[in-house]
Amino acid sequence: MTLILTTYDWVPEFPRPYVRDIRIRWLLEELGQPYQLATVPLREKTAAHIAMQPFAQVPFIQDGDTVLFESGAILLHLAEGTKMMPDDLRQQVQQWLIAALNSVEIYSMAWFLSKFMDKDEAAATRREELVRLRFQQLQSVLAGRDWLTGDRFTVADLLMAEILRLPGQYGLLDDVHELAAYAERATARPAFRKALADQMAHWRAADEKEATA
Ligand SMILES: N[C@@H](CCC(=O)N[C@@H](CS)C(=O)NCC(=O)O)C(=O)O
Repeated sequence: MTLILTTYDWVPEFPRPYVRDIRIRWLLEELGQPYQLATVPLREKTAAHIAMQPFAQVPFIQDGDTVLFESGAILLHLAEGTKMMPDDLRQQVQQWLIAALNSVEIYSMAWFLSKFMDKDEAAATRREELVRLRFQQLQSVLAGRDWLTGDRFTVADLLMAEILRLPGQYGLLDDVHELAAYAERATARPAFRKALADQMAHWRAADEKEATA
């Protein structure tokens, strides 16, 4: 049975390359696993949507009888038993995937919300310091190894690198060169390039549909 990945039917320009279905698309490309894309409306949060994702967000998946939301949980589910979560690294991969969400993204999101949503420069500056500290710490971990758990690229790197993209776009990786190189190594992978191209094509098709509606 084909896996179904659900994202929005359309989003404005700004968040397009960062909508979190990118994480799932990227992993599915790494695994060579085909999938079908489905959409929910951004502007109207339907009961059917909330039944699948209680916070009325995306992404969520249907994989046979399994319905899952939360990008991290979806990645863990899909990576299980694959090269993206090798058996001998399972605990380390899980640890780093949760660290990406709960010790890194939590700070970068707080900075992002202060700066771009609340437009509170004082709070954004304070939060940026915390993000930069995390990035220094992460860079130290990566000294002498290509990936978080050693020499194999895993789903934890996929998520960490994806989380680094947004602050990276605003220069927060500029003074952590090895961490920036790590993020670049990850996002130079053909699977990411394909996932991003497909995601952006989806938004372009959505624009065309809007224009002809
Ligand atoms: N923790 C959730 C966050 C999901 C999330 O923030 N989704 C965004 C798109 S990237 C969304 O649906 N935003 C619209 C909204 O919150 O109404 C996950 O990782 O899946």
